[in-house]
Amino acid sequence: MNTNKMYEIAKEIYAELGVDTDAAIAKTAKTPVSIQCWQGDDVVGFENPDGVLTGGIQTTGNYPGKARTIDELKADFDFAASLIPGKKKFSIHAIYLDNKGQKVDRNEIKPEHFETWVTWAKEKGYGLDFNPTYFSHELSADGFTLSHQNEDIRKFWVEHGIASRKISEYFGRETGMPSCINFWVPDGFKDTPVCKHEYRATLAKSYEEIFAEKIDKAYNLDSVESKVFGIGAESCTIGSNEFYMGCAQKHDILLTLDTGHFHPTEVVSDKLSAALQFVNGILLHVSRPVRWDSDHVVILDDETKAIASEIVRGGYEDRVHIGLDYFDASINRIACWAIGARNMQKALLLANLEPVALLKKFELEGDYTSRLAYLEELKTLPFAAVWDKYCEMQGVPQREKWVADVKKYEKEVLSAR
Ligand code: RNT
Ligand code: ZN
Repeated sequence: MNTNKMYEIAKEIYAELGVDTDAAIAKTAKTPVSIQCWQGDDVVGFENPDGVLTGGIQTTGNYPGKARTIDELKADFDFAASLIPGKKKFSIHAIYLDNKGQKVDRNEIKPEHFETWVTWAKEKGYGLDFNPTYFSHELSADGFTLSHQNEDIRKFWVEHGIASRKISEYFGRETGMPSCINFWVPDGFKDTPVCKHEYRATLAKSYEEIFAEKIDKAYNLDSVESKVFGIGAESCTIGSNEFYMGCAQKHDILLTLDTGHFHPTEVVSDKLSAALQFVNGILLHVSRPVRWDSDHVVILDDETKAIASEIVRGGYEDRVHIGLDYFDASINRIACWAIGARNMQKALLLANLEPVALLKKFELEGDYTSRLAYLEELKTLPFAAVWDKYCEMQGVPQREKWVADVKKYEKEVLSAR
């Protein structure tokens, strides 16, 4: 198949609209996308080999071949990364520490427990992000962590947050690009609570303590993630959207918007330009909600495309940090990484191929007819030829060709596990 021939034709067609396809490719290639470690092993981690996922989130499926060790997870991700174009970060949860077989509790984690991850990331050229783990632990078993009304338990989790920020700072110093640290706690009630004030005040106090120490933003960017409900916490989530919008403003940190954490007709794409009037930055958890689940593999749906367009149209490339958050155990896990991350890349490339100035001109002149007509016609431009070219330039497989590579890896590597 002649990629160049197709690309040259596509380039001409886009140029008629004033769009430079070479520039769109170059811009897409340098926008980092952070890929979640937890897709590789169903959010189990290496803290405890028998770890059970709690916190109102769940993976379903038992597809064979999941990563059981740090080396397997690294190898699987390296392989996935060879299928995904663009600049990549790897987002690591605290339970993925390298404790060398010793018990290290959550409040005792240190940079040294993540040194092997850093060495690997530097060698491969990945950026890193961090996540304290506020679930899958005996002290979160009753559903509360930073809002816990037992002071000893609350303190334990505050210490975990403080220890985690030091690891994120270490990631940033070592990799030369800031590490985003995402605070998500599962705290919530199955049934209607009476003490909402007390729990939310306690959560607010815990963040005062966790964020008390200033850390250079060149290395560490704090972020806080809201949610509407979780399994077993259907009636009230302590860390709701309003809670964290205020928290992010107060502490001058990022707000995490997870696309699966809102009511079904609310969309994150519409929230970016609103929240960014008042918070400095956003960390995205791009996911796909399906009924009760907020964590299906990202597809190239309207919302994913709209998010990418909003980033480009708003000029938010430096303020919106793109991360993925989903976990599917029912199909090949490496394919999940490839499908979701390739789709995020497609959405970004599509957004970078929009004739934004022209569309804005139509709108500002009140020509909504042309706005709608162009937005619809843009959908059938030869995007595929530009995407193929981008993949070729990045040295990753074009179109569906990567699927055969995954099947081969499955046969040669995963089936031996
Ligand atoms: C849970 C949050 C959170 C987690 C990860 C594993 O609802 O989305 O981001 O998915 O920390
Ligand atoms: Zn999330």
